[in-house]
Amino acid sequence: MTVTDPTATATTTGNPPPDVIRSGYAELIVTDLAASRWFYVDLLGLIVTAEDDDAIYLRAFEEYLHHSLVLRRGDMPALGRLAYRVRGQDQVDAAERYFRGIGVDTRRVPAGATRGIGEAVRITDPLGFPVEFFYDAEHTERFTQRYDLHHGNAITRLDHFNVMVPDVKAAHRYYTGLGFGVSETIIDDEDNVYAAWLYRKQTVHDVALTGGDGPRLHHIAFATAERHQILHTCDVLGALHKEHHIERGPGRHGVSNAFYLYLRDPDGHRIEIYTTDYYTGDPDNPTVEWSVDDDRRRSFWGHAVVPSWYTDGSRVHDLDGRVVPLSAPAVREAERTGVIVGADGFAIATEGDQKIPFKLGEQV
Ligand code: 4SX
Ligand code: FE2
Repeated sequence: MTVTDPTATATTTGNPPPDVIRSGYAELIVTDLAASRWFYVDLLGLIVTAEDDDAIYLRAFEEYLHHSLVLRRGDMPALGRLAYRVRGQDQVDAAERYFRGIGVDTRRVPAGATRGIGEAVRITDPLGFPVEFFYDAEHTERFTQRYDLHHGNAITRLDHFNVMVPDVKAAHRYYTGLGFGVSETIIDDEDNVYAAWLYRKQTVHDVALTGGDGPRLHHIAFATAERHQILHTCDVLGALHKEHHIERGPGRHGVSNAFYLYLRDPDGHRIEIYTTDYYTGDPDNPTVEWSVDDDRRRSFWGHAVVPSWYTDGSRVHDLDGRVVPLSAPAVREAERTGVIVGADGFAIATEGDQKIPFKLGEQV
């Protein structure tokens, strides 16, 4: 059994990492705010805290901060930013010191740079993602018991981010250095790490790492209270003949044990609805290691994962709104030649119009 201490930090500079509480909010660049509003507000049931011509600020029923998702209008779909909440305004300063200490450029943004959010620090993290650390945020009403307002998928809160990176081991090192605990991994006998789940709050994860061409956003996950709400959303999509928004599931994850559904929003951003994973808050919470050969790891019922789930992801912006180039030329070369490397060491060979998934190193 591997034991992970979530407070263990790899500080080489003497500056401790900031005390991150949890994944806080994400900003998605979307091309059609009205289409996105249908998806996130009407279908999923997020609440609009504020909106203007350029953006919609959304929160879930249990959340009292201004937003957990910003939809910002842009020309191309992309991830605008991932934001982690830290334990106090002094920890925003701590983030600045820590990242400068490890050679990462930092940018301080004034209160209001994002509507509803206080003074914060932004970085392009060593994995290539635009990330913000914030504490101060406007409070709004918490709608936990406003059952009269619950509708759609009755989303309760943001649960986690999932990012695609070419080197999962390096990303794992970066996040454990930032003080994240490791709840679960997918590995093989040769010491390869295909995916990892890391947490600060007392659940399975705040961020997960998916192997693939990066930096790309794999998905953003929202929690709902009960699995019947997930099933209801599938029924609603079928009734509206909008079933094409369903990409994978519903099902039971092996990793995390959560009940899940993956949807693609009108711009193709992947959203997971997720419920009932488990408590990880004790300091000796054991890391669960799944073999990449265990067919229950991603679907506890053994269903095959659809290829798009392994191969597709959203491109990310840098802090100035430019698309960050992909950092794995070998993988892109493989894509060009018809072999697409996805998560878990799986690949897809194209033969004419046919796409044949196979495991790397095996004959098609
Ligand atoms: O597909 S996995 O079962 O590995 C999985 C994917 C487990 C938990 C997640 O949140 C996820 O996105
Ligand atoms: Fe997830």
